[in-house]
Amino acid sequence: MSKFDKYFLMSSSDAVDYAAEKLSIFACDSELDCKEIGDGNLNYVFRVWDKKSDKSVIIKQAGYTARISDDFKLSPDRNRIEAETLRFQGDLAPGLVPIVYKYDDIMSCCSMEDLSDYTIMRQALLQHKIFPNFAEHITTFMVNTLLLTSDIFLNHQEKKSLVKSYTNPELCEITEDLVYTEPFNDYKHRNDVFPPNLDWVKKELYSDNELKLEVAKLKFEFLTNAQALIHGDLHTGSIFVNENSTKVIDPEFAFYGPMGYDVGNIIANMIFAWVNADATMDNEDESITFKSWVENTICEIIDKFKAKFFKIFREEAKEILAKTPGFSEWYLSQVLHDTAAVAGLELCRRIVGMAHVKDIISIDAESARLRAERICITIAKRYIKNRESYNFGEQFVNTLKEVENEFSQ
Ligand code: SR1
Ligand code: MG
Repeated sequence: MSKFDKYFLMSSSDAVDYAAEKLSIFACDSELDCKEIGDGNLNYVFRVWDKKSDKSVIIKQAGYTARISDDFKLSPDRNRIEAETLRFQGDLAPGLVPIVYKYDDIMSCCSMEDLSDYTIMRQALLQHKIFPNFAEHITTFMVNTLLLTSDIFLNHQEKKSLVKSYTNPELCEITEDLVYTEPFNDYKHRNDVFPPNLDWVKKELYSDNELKLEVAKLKFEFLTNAQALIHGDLHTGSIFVNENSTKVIDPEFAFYGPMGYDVGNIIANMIFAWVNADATMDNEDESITFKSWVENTICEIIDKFKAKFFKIFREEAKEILAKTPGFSEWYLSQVLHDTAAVAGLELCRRIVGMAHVKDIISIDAESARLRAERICITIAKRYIKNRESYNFGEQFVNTLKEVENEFSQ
């Protein structure tokens, strides 16, 4: 008999016992300590380490409700999806995700490589650090994990069985509500709008019927386009970085959805880093350097994504009709249009919805925060409404620069 034969939500001392009993990482005479380090909206994350050696592990456990609010009743099966996705993505994009040691379906927890020598990218960007290799790494991750799980590459029966195994209805519903629906009407009264911006948000988001029609079309795209196994929550808080390396974590929202959902999330979160720097950096030269790096990175992410996508498409496509001349160009252009639209949705929902980002809410000066929020939402509306005109990295950045100019006059 073990106390881990039946599910319960662990404390830090339970996590120590769990590591000692269930994981073959630590020696018998180790002196284990633990800290709960989770800062996400859903789960509990324990770091367990041995004071006598350099060994450590991360144990991530899912509860029956979300950490951010008991409103969300969730099956801990998301932990299985996360563990399986990390293993799958580790095969498709080696070195770009943490190693999973064990998934425990009774305790709904997953034990994995400790990345304490990395920093969460959002934190690093808030300190205005730059990562010259990020675009290279993240585009390899996205192209490999997306294209190689799609019907372009996989046998269609095999792909359908993956669609089944990665069906993730509860977490998809969170996205359907928080990303696609509530930012544009607040019908559940859960939005959390910065009060000085409320009237502007009501006019620009809740009252723009042309925008709402486009968002409705996009929501149905998210609901129905089982294109690839997407990460589903690929923001800068789901990425660990150091100077040389990048690791993508937290794929619990993974399911078969539109590829552009992942790419668009990355672009939006780079824009959050840009507006934070714009609002908070006093030294003009440093601000220009950081913002230029973000702009170049956005360009590179789109353009490297395209180049790698075409290369793998050319070399690996298995579906015979996908090899028809002109098809890969058409397919990728749809992904880029979705990318622009999803970047717009993410920009809106992090400003007005319940799940904010630090890049925005840490801006102390009221006028600077107002300006930052309005820049994001103005860019977002152009990305959503004009999504079919975005095909190159430069176009994404041009909209950012255009809107910056308009708000500087
Ligand atoms: C209730 S969960 C809120 C948000 O946190 C996650 O990281 C996802 O982004 C989700 O939308
Ligand atoms: Mg997460």
